[in-house]
Amino acid sequence: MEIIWYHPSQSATAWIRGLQQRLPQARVRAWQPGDEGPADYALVRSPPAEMLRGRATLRGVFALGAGVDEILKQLEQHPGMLPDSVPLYRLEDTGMARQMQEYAVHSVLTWFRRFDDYQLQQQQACWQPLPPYARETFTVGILGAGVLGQSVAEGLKPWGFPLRVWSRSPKTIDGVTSFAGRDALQPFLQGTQVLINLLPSTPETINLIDQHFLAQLPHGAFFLNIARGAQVVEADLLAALESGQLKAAALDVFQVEPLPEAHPLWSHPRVTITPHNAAVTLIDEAIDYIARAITQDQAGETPQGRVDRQRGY
Ligand code: NDP
Ligand code: OXD
Repeated sequence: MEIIWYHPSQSATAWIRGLQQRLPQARVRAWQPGDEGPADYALVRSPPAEMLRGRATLRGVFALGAGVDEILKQLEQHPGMLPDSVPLYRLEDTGMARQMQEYAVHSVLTWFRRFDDYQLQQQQACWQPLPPYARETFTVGILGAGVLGQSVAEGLKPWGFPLRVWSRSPKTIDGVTSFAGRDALQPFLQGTQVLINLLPSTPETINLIDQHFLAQLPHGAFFLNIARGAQVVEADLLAALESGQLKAAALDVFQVEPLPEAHPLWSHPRVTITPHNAAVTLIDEAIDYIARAITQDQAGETPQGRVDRQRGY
């Protein structure tokens, strides 16, 4: 079995060693331009089109992340880059769910306990206890109820906030209210005090979070974006922060990354920023997952994590 691997910024060493250990029957190589040698599986992040073009005999392509928006965009820009018949898989969880829980719990508790306000007060040497928020109305609404959205809901449960999710299809999750489809978006947003975005970036969700969308939240709501920057109209986000419609935002992802130095979000006092690392791909977990999937595929079973290319996630 031949496996080719490509990542624009990571070293291949740990990946190849780990894959060889778990799949001793496989030959794994880092793909280089000009390599047209045989391949049964390709493991990729932002692959050059020529890596995959014409490889109709691939049994699967594994995206080395949870989101597949980038590779799907590449496929659209380079018709024929990957035949439709080749299954595309993505990483489900592989340690990212826990990282997302940490990020979300940290942000929600910071806002609920008003640590952001106290941090600003400290800059003025201001000793002023503030009225607390009521837990019963500090409703957390999660956009996306997939692997990561559901996990974040689980991670927030111990804190006792009302929890709700919005997805395409209805969900049954103990202790969490499910809202499904466009018609349910307005009631979902109207009752959401803290909005957490965990939607995949698809043609339906790009620029979804705009002025009209944010205006449906209660005044003074909070926003956490740990999914994709392309889903947010940043000028509208800034306007909502300026008007107080949003009290604060924690942002991990942006329309342009790295976030340009002169971007007004950098210096906004109510915004915290991280460099697109809310949840990173953990190599060992990812290798375990991919090795298991390849073993299942070889045995004629269906591996989990198959992407529906038409749907976009
Ligand atoms: P999943 O595919 O498991 O879940 C996606 C969820 O979004 C599903 O519940 C789906 O609904 C819902 N959804 C999709 N489209 C729509 C729509 N048009 N309207 C309403 N709901 C919709 O994805 P994951 O949870 O694994 O990951 C989510 C995203 O997180 C990734 O796509 C990626 O972009 C981002 N991410 C960001 C990282 C970071 O570091 N910033 C790291 C890892 C991931 P349904 O269940 O009905 O299909
Ligand atoms: C991912 C990411 O989608 O790193 O995995 O953003």
